[in-house]
Amino acid sequence: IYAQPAVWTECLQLLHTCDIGALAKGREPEHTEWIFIGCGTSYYLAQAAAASFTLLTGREARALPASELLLHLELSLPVTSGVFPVLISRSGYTSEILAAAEVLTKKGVEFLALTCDGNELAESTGRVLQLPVKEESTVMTSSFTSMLMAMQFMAAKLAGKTDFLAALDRIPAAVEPLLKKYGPQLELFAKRPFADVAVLGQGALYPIASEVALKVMESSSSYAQFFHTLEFRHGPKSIIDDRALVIGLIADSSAAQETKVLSEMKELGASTIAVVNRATPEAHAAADLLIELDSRQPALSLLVAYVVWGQLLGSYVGLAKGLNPDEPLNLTRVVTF
Ligand code: F1P
Repeated sequence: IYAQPAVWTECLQLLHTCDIGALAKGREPEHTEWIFIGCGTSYYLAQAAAASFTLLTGREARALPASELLLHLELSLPVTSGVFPVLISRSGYTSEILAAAEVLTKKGVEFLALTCDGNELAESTGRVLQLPVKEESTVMTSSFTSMLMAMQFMAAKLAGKTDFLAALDRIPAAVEPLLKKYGPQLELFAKRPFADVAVLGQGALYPIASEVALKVMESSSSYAQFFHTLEFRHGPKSIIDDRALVIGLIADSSAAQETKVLSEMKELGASTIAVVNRATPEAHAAADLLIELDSRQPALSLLVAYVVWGQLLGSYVGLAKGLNPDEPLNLTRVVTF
């Protein structure tokens, strides 16, 4: 997890040499609906990539778990012309992803494969983006952030957003000192026992909140849930007591409203962590642990900077429980059936 900035730098170097235009040829977002598809972490990545595409290209993009494509094709893909699926899989070997590739091929739908070590998936299409990420853990961390950056790079390149591309290049150097500063604080925080964990985020930070909750579940065998921040008042807050932890991933654009939710949960007894870009006095008061990114970068380029804390927290809670966070209970590196 701490090595991610170096991995991102290597991936960005590769992306700068990649012919992004060729990968998207004839399927440019202006006249094609991009649909990002994955399972587990790769599904949350698909959601974050779809949000990034919509915001950077101004064209609607969406995300699907691969299982929906397989079990409810007519609902998830009613029209097969004018769509461009992007199949995402670190391993490239997950059963649902390979089956989805087969379905698309049978229907004559061209697709892009995004993978790290997945030769099986890569062999199923002529359009492949393969990143140099070698990850030994069952749990996806640097593969998630690197593949997300790659999709943001692709969207920015296709949309001609050179400022955003430059911002991505600055991310590794921006996150490196933050990991050093806040990692030890999270390690200490993780020693507190929690019965329930809820992760909150809105907009493009909602898939990031989902992924943070999944990291906590996988790496520490604790149950964690995720919600749109303001939705948390509409029922889920009934779980809150002094054994609950609420993590707020707070966007600058809605900081006041989201901080208020976190502060209400603190008043109800929950422990709180806030990840913010610019800290306000309200955020300081609402958070037991405040992580401030303090960046002038475009908000969307900071998605990876919001997710690393959940990766660390999950690992540190797992270690505090005497578990091996790299090898979650009941989970295999690749889900096949
Ligand atoms: C997807 C996935 C991961 C999970 C575990 C098993 O993998 O479900 O989300 O953490 O590693 O596989 P992939 O299709 O991206 O290889």
